[in-house]
Amino acid sequence: MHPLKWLLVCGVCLGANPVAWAQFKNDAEAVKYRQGVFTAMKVHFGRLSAVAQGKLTFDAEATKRDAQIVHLLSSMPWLGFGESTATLSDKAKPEIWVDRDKFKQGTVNLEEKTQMLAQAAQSADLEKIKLAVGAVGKSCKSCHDTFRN
Ligand code: ASC
Repeated sequence: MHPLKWLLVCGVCLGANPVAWAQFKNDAEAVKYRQGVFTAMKVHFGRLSAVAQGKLTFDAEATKRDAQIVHLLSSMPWLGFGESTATLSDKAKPEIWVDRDKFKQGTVNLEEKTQMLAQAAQSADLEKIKLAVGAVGKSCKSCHDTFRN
């Protein structure tokens, strides 16, 4: 194979490796990214909370969509919590980078609970949805209590 082709192959391999990718332009962008994801999550989870509290009329299709969005978003912000961003936001407590395992556990818990919420929304059973919304809210709160100012 032409040596330049090898170079291309190596480049593709590096590109496919998420660790080798520098995802963000700089640390400030990583913070903006994760905060943007949390903002979107708050909007869509806020609608689900309102449905669960009877403040917003239950629309099964809109609820499915909101729950799917929340589930997808729940997998996203963690990429923006690189160690080099530790001092950039006064919302993020230093504990995030001290107690890495506990933080990681919290992210996994949220992703599990939002998956259950997405499943509950698929069932279109409002009582199931209410329970699942409660479980997600508890997961949000438990991390916020420990890791967010
Ligand atoms: C929300 C929201 C949060 C969580 C949390 C749940 O709607 O914006 O941060 O729920 O309050 O306890």
